[in-house]
Amino acid sequence: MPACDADLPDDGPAPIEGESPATGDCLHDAEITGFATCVDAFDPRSPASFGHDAMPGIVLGPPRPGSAGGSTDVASLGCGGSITLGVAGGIDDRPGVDFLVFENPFVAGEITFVEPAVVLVSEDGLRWFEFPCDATAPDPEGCAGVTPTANVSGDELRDAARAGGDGFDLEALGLARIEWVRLRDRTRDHYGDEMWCGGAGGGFDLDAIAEVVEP
Ligand SMILES: [Ca+2]
Ligand SMILES: [Ca+2]
Repeated sequence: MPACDADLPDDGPAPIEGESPATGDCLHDAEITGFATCVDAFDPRSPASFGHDAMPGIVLGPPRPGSAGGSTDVASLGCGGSITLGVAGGIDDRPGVDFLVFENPFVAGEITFVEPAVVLVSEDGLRWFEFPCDATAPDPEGCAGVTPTANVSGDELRDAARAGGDGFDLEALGLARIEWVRLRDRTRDHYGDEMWCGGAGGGFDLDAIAEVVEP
């Protein structure tokens, strides 16, 4: 094991192999606090194009709760696409959920229409850790893109009990702090076909990432 791993907790999961490092070219938006502040890398998959002309701003700052159909303040990744975002100042492990990922799932009758993505995090941009996400499950717990955004505003959008979205607790990975979040679409795995991969809005649609604050 390389010496640089010496500061990792013994009982924590190992870094994921084969993840590309953050480029470090990310220019943080100084006007944003408490949400993703820059896009370090964007690797969508064709034919997804929704929101791309408004990148990076469309995925920075707070989410915009949508109506019944979910937010359109999103960028679509396409099936298998990924995006890497930075949070200026990083996110510390505090009691409970530390950050929220907002997609645009919506409820249609008795089902919630989801487009899941696996969530990876890194402090140094080199070693990446993955939150376990079973995208093939009917209710893909542990993935982003599962829980609708609540119709709240202001600081409530950073309140894990009120905002909706999918919450992630760094303690689950044995990490004290992160600066980078990477999302990789798993929509194809979830549905088992290409049904939701086509079109401009194919795959996971990122709205925002919020650092949780205690109310
Ligand atoms: Ca925590
Ligand atoms: Ca989509």
